[in-house]
Amino acid sequence: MSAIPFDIAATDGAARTGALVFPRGEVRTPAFMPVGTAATVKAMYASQVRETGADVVLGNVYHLMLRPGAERVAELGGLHRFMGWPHPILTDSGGFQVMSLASLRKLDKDGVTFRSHVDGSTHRLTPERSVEIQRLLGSDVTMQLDECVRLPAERAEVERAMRLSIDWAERCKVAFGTPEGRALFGIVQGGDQADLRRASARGLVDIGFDGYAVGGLAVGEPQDVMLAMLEETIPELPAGRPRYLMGVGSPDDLLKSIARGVDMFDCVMPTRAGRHGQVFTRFGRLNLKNARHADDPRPIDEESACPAARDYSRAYLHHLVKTGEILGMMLLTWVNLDYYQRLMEGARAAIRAGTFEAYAADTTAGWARGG
Ligand code: PRF
Repeated sequence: MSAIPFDIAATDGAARTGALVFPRGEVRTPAFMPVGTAATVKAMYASQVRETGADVVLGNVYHLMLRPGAERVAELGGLHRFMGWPHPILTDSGGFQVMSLASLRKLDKDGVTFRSHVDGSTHRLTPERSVEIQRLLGSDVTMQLDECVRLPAERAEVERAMRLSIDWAERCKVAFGTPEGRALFGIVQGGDQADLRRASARGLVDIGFDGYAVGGLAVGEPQDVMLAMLEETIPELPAGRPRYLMGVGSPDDLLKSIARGVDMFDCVMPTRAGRHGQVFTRFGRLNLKNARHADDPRPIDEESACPAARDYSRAYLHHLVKTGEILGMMLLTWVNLDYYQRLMEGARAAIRAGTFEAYAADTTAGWARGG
């Protein structure tokens, strides 16, 4: 039995809408979780992240163990209080970030030793230590420690990492115990190999988790491969438990994954793009760096309820981006997080109405029309 109820209110084809019910509040699904790597969703106030409609944000074991340190955060009352976000927080387990950011990584069956990208100091993560750090942070959703292999990769390498991840999943489950009101998610690996994906999912389901993430995707493979792997994986997962596609993606990736039964997403795309002058809108992407915006008095989207999209001219935003002003990053991040949350809100309503396919088609047609 899971500590965290997942109420599915409606389904439409493989798509579902519902809510994960945590003591700190509900997470409405399909959910997009803004990334707050270092105890901040970059360039946004926590209150503002909430106002866009986010129910949950992400934190990272890797970054927080290095700075400011998990024991320090615990001493200060936990990550929610530390960053002023009283709603649910999901923390990633660290393995993925070690592989992409740390130097001199040395992986063994027991865990991974690495040098900090900040100051070169040596650290070690094991499944047990990752779970302990997430407990110290006060995470509402703890992720198992896993190993993600970048694609393309040799099948033998993908299989080794997948089997290691199942072994670590088991150790994380033991280390996690049965704390009240907190969830532990397993992570499916298996690269672009359909049979390894199915074996990974079955192995995790045998252990038993509150939710199941699909990892090891959006790591270099084309979108059709990612979608094919989702189609292999999702039927193996229990219908009554949430499914989380890690590190994905573009608005198009989100719609196509929701159609295949994914409930939760996180990605740096809206926040990172915003800091680089790019916005997502209902009529597609705009790059505010582009000189064509320099004399344009129109807002990004006069019909948007988001002040950043409605109340500032494209000419002003272009100026802010070109001069590297902090406000430019703040406003464009806000535009993007608002857009992603409106996309999820629309998806939830459409699934309830039984019109998700039309919603996805209309939304996609809007991106092509331009504005
Ligand atoms: N594992 C973990 N975090 C992740 C991934 C993964 O495979 C990915 C892959 N897209 C993003 N973040 N633990």
